[in-house]
Order: sequence, then structure tokens, then C-alpha cells
Amino acid sequence: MDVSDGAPPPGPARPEFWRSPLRGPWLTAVFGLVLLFGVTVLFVTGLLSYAAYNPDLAPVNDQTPDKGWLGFYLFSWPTSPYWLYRLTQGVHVVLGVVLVPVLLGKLWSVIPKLFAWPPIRSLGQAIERLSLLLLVGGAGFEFATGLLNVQLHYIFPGSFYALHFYGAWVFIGAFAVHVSLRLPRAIRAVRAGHAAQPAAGSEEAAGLVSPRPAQPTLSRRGAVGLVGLGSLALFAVTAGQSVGGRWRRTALLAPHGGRDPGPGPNGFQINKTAGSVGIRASDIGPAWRLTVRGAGRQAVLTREELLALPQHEAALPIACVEGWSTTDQLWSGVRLTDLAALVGLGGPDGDVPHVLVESVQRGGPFGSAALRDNQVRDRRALLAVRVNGAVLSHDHGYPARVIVPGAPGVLNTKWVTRLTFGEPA
Ligand SMILES: Nc1nc2c(c(=O)[nH]1)N[C@H]1C(S)=C(S)[C@@H](COP(=O)(O)O)O[C@H]1N2
Ligand SMILES: [Mo]
Repeated sequence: MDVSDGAPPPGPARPEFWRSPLRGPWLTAVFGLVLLFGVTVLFVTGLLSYAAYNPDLAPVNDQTPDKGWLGFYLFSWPTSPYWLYRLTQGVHVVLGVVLVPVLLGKLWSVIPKLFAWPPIRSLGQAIERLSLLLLVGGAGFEFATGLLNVQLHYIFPGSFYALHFYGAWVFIGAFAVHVSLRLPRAIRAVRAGHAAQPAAGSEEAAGLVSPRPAQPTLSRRGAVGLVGLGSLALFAVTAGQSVGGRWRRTALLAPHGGRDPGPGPNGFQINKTAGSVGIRASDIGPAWRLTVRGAGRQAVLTREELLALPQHEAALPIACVEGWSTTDQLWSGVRLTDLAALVGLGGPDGDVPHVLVESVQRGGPFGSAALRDNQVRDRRALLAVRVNGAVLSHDHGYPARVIVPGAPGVLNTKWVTRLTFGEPA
């Protein structure tokens, strides 16, 4: 085979190999602009999700060692509005799922460029292709790790955070470069309209237009409509898990769709059951104690002593990183500030420090979590012993579990046995 004259070898490297009449700047630009909006929202809600974990209260919460300056934006996650994480993470996960057909459509629309001949024409073009590798690879990686985590229920315990977080920064860097290079052309293409197909090989065709187009079986607008229908269908079978309540039944694609939490006051979504994380009856039976530590003091309470403390109510949802959430449940239990007061912390105008919450659970990444001072101070932050008027079920964290307004579900530790105020590490 002689390629010395620069002619591409037979196959996909030849422009005439690609025959769809749909491919062209308009189609690519429409998908691209949807992704520009969507990926921006995904990135922002993703960063928020990370901030919501209190990752600087290392090492219990932070699963991302050496995040270094990538954590520059971290701030203290507020407790109001109490549905904040339910909203940001619901948007993050539902949008991530809904954008999959758009991403596939976009990749399909530019696939001839993957085989562009010669593969490397100049240094500038080589750098651009490398950035595209990061762009496409980064997108694939972020969507794949996100979907796997949501669908297969934390298949990367711990390391998911690190993978998805670093991946996001690589991806968004390549994305920013790509947008700055292509946005003007994309806007021109959309302005020109769906019917304006530039001549194959022309500058404006950008290597996307087939020089030998087949007969169309679908219009370009029809192709966009089809992808839109795909997104809509995905929305219809996932959004219900973020809305919760009776809408949950519509979430056919939700990971726990088949698992029925049963009826009654405890009949709402369960993440990990007591059995699945090895909680033994003896750990949460009559021998169970709550130890409260801080300021060099310690108090040990039986369940009866905990129930004898002032009980307060708060209507709060559980909102998981996986994108599902419950509607508001009515929790009741002891305020975290009242527990801090047991060891002499807080009081009318004293400072309440952060707290390390530990469960009876052995091993696994979710058996403990640190809460920030603003979360401890919130009057709705409880060590709950009851929900919707009934004693907590074993699967919802009996005998006591944390519930904090606005926070990710993973900070709402179940089967709590120890609270250490002021020492997160
Ligand atoms: N000890 C312990 N607490 C835990 C977990 C866990 O695995 N172990 N899972 C957390 C996560 S990720 C979520 S979303 C909530 C779910 O609470 P629920 O099962 O009562 O709905 O519990 C949190 N508390
Ligand atoms: Mo969760």
C-alpha cells in the first residue's frame, strides 16, 4: 500500500466511507450546544456534591487524598434550605442519565474525524487531537463511572470519589479548550439552519460532511428529535427516584427499583440494610450504649437514658449521592446540641464544635462520618430514635441514627454508638 502521496488507505480514513447525509456542522453544533449547557450544570452540581461531603473534615469523609488546590472552592455546606442536596444531587444524576443519548449523538456525528488522514499533520493539530482524546476519554470516563456508581450501588467503595473527582477536572479542562475553539463555529452553524449543508471538503464543513451522501431516511431535525425522545424516555424512568414518594414507582431504571421497603412509618427507601453491612442483633440489643465524648469528658447512655432526654421533631428527607431521595419524613430524637451539652460543650452562647459520628458497623467506608459545626448547631439536626411516629426499624438505623438538614444521605450515619465532639480526625 502506497501512502506516500498522502492518500488515505481504503476504509474509514477515506471521507467517502462515511455516507450519512445527516452529518454536518448543524447536527454537531446542536448536540454540542446542548452538551455545553448540560455539562456545565453537571460540573457545578458535581463540585457542590463534593463540597457537601465536608471533605476537609479529613480523613473520615474525604475519600480523595491529595486533592490539593483542586479543593480550592470548598465551602461550608449550609443546612438551609433543608432540601438543598436533594435538589443539587437529583439534578446531577438525572441530568447525567438524560444527557447520555445526546453524548452518543454528538460522538456519532463527529466519528469520521477519528479516522482523519494523515493522523498527524502538524504539531498544532497533534496537540488538538490529544486534547480531543482527553475530551472524549474524559466524557466517557465521567459518564461511565457516574452511571456505574448510580446503577450498581457504590461498586467503587471509597475510590469512586477520587476517580470521578479527578476525572471531572481533566474532562472539564479539555472541555473548556474545546468550547473556546469551537463555539463560534457552532453558533454560525446553528444560525445557518438545519437545511444549510456546506459543501464536503469546504472549511465550514469541518470534515463532517460526506462527499458521497446516501439517500436520507431521516431529516437532520428528525435525528435531533429522536435523540430528544431518547432523553425524554430516560428522564421518565429515572426522575421519579429523585422526587420520591409515589413517583418512585415510575423510576424503572432506579437501582433499588425492585426493593420494596414495605408499608408503614418505616416504609421508605433503604440504602444498606442492617443485614447487608453485618449489623448483629447483639450490637443493637440491650447491651447497646451511646458514648458521648468531648472536652476531655465522657458520658455513656443506655437507650432508656437517651429516650429520657428532651425529644424534638424535624421533617427531613434522605437524599443519596446516587440521586434518589425520599420525601420529608418526620424524625424525632435528641438534638445534637443537647448531646454536646452532656459533656459541657455549647450552651446558650458557647461554641458547638464539629462532631465525629461512629456506628457499630465494622469496616466499610460508611460506618462513620464527620459533621461540621454549622450542622451540629442546627436545631433540626437530631440523633433520631423514631420516624413518622414509630421506633426506627433496624434497616433505618435502630436504635439511633443521625439526621441533618440539607446534607447528603451518607452523613446521616445509622446504628450510631459514639459521638466525639471537637475531634474529627
Ligand atoms: N452505618 C451506616 N450508616 C449509613 C450508611 C451505611 O452504609 N452505614 N449509608 C448511608 C447512606 S449512603 C445513606 S444514603 C443513608 C440512607 O439511609 P436509609 O437507608 O435510612 O434511607 O444512610 C447513611 N448511613
Ligand atoms: Mo447514600
